[in-house]
Amino acid sequence: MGVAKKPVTAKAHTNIALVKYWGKLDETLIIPQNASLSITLDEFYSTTSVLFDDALDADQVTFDDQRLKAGQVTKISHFMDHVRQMAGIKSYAQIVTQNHVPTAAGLASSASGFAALAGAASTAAGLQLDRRALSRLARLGSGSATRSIFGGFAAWQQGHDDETSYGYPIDETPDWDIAIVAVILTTKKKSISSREGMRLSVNTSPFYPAWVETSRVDFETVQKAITERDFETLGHTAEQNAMRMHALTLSADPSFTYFNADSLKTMQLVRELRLQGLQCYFTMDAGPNVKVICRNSDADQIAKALQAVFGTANVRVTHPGPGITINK
Ligand code: 2P0
Repeated sequence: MGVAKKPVTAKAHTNIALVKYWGKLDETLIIPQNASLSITLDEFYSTTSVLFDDALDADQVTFDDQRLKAGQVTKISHFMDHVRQMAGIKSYAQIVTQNHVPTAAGLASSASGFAALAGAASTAAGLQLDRRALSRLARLGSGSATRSIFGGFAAWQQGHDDETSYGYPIDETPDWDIAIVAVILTTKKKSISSREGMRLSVNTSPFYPAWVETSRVDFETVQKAITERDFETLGHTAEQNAMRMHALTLSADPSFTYFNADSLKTMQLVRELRLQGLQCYFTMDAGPNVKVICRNSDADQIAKALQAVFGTANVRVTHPGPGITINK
């Protein structure tokens, strides 16, 4: 096929884990300590275009209309080295990314970003990867990106090496009354990266082995709940799983947290809405923003209650979305 002469663009959506990935067995290959499971979201995504160009002497990255400096592209260039190696090429690339995700505040932009980059870069390099191979490649950029190759409910099977650790679809177009209300409490960059937070948790939390054990059970429970369309079990298990993940940060040495005061306030509001009879459950990732798993038919009511406290623009109703698309 050869290297593409025109830029190749890929679009990938972010995902919210119901059973979280939190900790690596292998930091270089990004092999996780446990399998994870997520919903890909329609409303938050990244588009990335890639063009390899023999005239370049380094990868050039434009991120949300801003040209990144040499020191800021290390992670991306390292990822591009994998693509170059796979394709047997040496040229650098022009990479342009637009993120339609509140970046680095716990709405995983690295998931959609590296999934889109994997799709665009591999295709631009002349590789024709199937979705499993694409997911494996995306994993080398960011673990959560393995799941963003797929739509709807997707999982990342743990595996034990590069070949066996990849994402796969569980139900790509779920016909289910489900929505995720995203409460954006800050768009500030987090102070402890997921990578560092995971490392601290694995190395210092005495609860880490219990996390691995319980997350395995949670995975089975959520998977079954999806098959059986058991919303309450899905929501309850996802909420428990998220809080257990955050317990690892609180029990690390030194301890840290991704919660802020508004995160706690949001979780309390969700508990109150639940007491009023609405089926809604919270989850949080490596940042203070809270996502509420709820019935789509209740989503507007729940969003209104949250908007009254946090402002209309900061509360967004989202839905299960599609997997990656690549345009040559
Ligand atoms: C997840 N998170 O399953 C978990 C839950 C955050 C909390 O995956 O080090 O950017 O690049 O593999 O994927 C965020 O971490 O980490 C993440 P790396 P990633 O969605």
